[in-house]
Amino acid sequence: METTRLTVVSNRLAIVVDREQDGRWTIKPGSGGLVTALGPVLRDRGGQWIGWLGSNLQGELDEAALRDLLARGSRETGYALKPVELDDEEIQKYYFGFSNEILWPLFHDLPSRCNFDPAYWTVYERVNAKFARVVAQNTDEKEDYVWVHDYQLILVAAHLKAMGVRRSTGFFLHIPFPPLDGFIRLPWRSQILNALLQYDLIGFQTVRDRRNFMDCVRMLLPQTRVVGHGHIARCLTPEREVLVGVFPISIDFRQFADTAASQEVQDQAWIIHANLPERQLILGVDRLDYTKGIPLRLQAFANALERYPELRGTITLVQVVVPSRAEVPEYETLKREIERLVGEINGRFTEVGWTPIHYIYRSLSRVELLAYYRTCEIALITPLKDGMNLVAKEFCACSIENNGVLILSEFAGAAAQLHNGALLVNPFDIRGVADAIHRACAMDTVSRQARMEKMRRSIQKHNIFHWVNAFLRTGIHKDLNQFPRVEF
Ligand code: ADQ
Repeated sequence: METTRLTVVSNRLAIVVDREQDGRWTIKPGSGGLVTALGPVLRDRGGQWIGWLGSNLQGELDEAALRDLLARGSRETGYALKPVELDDEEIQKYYFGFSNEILWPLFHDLPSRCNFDPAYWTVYERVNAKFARVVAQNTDEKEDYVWVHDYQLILVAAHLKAMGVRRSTGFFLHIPFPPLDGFIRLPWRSQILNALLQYDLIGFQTVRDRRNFMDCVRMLLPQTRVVGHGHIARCLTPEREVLVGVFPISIDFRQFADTAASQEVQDQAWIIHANLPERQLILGVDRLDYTKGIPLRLQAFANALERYPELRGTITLVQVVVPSRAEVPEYETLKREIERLVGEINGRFTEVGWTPIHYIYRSLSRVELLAYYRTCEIALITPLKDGMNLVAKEFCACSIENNGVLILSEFAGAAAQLHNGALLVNPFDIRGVADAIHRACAMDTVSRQARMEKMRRSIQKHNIFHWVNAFLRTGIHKDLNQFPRVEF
């Protein structure tokens, strides 16, 4: 059993490919938490990662060059990399279309943003079948455990079955699962639910997501029985039993805490502090996305300045927005809306020597990001809905003096775990968020430390390695008692 090989399948391959000035291609492992956590497991057990290489490489490399690049990547990461190639229509309709114009908004409770174009479904099915073929070709029934990630690839297990290929499979949904009222609008609701039930184990971020899923199964698939609660529940379809668990994703706590304490980060933090002296800094860090609630957050910040004039000149909001999905017109509109609000608020409140909002629109280096986590005393994380939100956990891990205050949306998955220490807010309640900002600024050191210590202890214990182990022990070893019931 211990020798079971792991095959990870995700939309994107876990590598970053760049072209140097001299035209040479370089390849590096991706820097995200998933890569950090799964890399060692893939190397130890032997394993591979299957995914799309990304559109920037499309058509840039001939077959031999691609083979060479992937061989180099496999040597550097310590596990095999197997690409799935997508043509332009597939990228448009599977990725930008079905994944990002239907599943993403619907699963984040924003159905009015959905574009239910039937052509998207056909291509979504086709691409999932393509992924399933690559999985089938590169795995073996006895040796491999296939772990599929996220909403872009819900149909992979169903396609494997349709091809007559038997594999042990698990699926983890990184984004929320919507309540029945939202899910029921999906024209392909039965296909999506039935496809999820083709996996042997389905993992959700929170108890709420799993409850929503179970409600949908009860209502839409009356022949399937839902039993149990606790860490692992079960769906009993007429043909099979499916395990359904709650596995809140996390971060490599130690690595964040250690790097935050490094000289390099401290030097950078000092530079930030020196340029914004005598102020409490409030940090917002988000990918450019309408689910992250950035415009409402800016309005809440302005409301705090308006209703609590004593805050003027004493606090600065550092809002970092990481460019994302730039090809989609809606994201461009959101960017303009954010920039308009920043301009308006700064225009209204700026005084000599003080600008209320520092707005940064670019990707930060790791050192810069961690320096902001360390320098800012308050994090303002107010997504309208979020599967987990790793930024909240990263901020806490980097608050090595325990003096940070986390203001967190109750609709982020992370709230289920961090409610004991964070100031929870409803991101739609502008005055409520403004009050939380005021409260955070006034909070004394003893309260700050007590709250932050609780959150740090919890994240340290339930770190990313705990997450990987919990999922694989349940999926591969069917070890259902190994992990205590998830209380949060
Ligand atoms: P995301 O929506 O991308 O992830 P999040 O969980 O916050 O959201 O992760 C963002 C990541 O990007 C963090 O690890 C952060 O360090 C990094 N990052 C942020 N700002 C950056 C910057 N300026 N430069 C470089 N890197 C930056 C999806 C779901 C989430 C879920 C995760 C993991 O939407 O809800 O938590 O997957 O399951």
